[in-house]
Amino acid sequence: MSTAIEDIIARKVFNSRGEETIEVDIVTTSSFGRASAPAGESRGKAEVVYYPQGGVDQAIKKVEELIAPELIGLNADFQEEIDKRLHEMDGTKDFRMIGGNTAFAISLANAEAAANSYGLLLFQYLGGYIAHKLPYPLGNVISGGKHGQGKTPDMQEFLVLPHGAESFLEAAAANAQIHRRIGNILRKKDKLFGGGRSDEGAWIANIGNLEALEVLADACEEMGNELGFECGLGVDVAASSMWSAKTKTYIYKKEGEKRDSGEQLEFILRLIKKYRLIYVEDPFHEEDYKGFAELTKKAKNCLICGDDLFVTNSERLNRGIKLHAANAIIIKLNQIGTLTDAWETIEMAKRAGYVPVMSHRSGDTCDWHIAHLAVAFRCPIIKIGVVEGARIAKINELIRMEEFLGDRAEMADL
Ligand code: 2PG
Ligand code: MG
Repeated sequence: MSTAIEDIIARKVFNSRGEETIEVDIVTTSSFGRASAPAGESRGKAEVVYYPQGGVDQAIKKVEELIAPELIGLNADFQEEIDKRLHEMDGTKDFRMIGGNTAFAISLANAEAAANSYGLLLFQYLGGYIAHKLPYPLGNVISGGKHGQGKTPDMQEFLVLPHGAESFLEAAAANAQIHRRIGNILRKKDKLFGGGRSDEGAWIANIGNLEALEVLADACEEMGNELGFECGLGVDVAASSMWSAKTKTYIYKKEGEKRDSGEQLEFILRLIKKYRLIYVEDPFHEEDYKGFAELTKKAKNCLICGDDLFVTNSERLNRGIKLHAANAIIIKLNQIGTLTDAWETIEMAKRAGYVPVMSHRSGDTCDWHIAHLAVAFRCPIIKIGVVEGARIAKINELIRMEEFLGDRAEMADL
């Protein structure tokens, strides 16, 4: 069947923070695809540039005047060719001419249009018959750092991973119950707690890092006992936001502490041991490959994950692999721009034994594509919030996919 691209339409829409973002429709001779781009608040320095100068308006203009004329007539099946052309039209290393979010929306809308032209769901089209394993949802339940405000913990995210669940639905339900339980604990603990939530739907409370971990540990243990399976704990330290290059220390404002690299290593190791953390993201700032390597060597049974460190970039990952820095990698498509780029990074990660973790952004849309990408590219974990519309869009899509797969559905191997 012919799936030639007939039209590309770009428009301005909004993400969950109310920021302007780009949405793209791709119409082919036999189908249609649509995707909208998310945005990070705590961004890695090496991420691609989201928009050309002039913002979303300018990006739309580029689609109309430059990109659409170039891509119309091409076969939507040729994803790699389309992604290659996006790079060529841009001509820079970081998509600053057309915008990484522009590339993202076109790349994904195209993949969806191609899938639809075969009457396939996106994960079937991209992953084939072997794509039948559902990822475990890594859910953000307490916010801090750049996602919190003022008196919240220094670390950015306190996460739960219900790795003992037997189905995605069961796992998502566990996360929702833990989120609710934590809300109740916080209400009792702090009379001033007003039930505030961050962009990702996690609780915002006036507590310290260790207190947040205690609350999380209590809720996970109680819930685990009730449900009869284990829920593990994790954190996204987002250490680049705490790092002071001037004093060469990590500044813990809430605790009134400063830690140099060695002290940071000891501190994180203590947390891993005390709270039996199974997941630690960005424990060191984004250029400290050495710190990541040391922690990876010393931490037992814990995923050490690079987000700002790798920014879904295969060159940066390759450097990490050589140095044995981390054993897991966050995959955010809009850190790198296109589906092909992200796919290459995921394949490299898997070859090196790194766990790829598909992830949302703090400012996201109700776009559910990453749910399909996690299954298609066999990522055993998907990092999404637990509540809030843009997160629920992805969670509910995974529930539908699990139902669609029926007897063939399995949880991923972790
Ligand atoms: C992160 C993300 C998502 P942001 O640091 O992992 O939780 O945040 O999208 O703001 O970069
Ligand atoms: Mg992160």
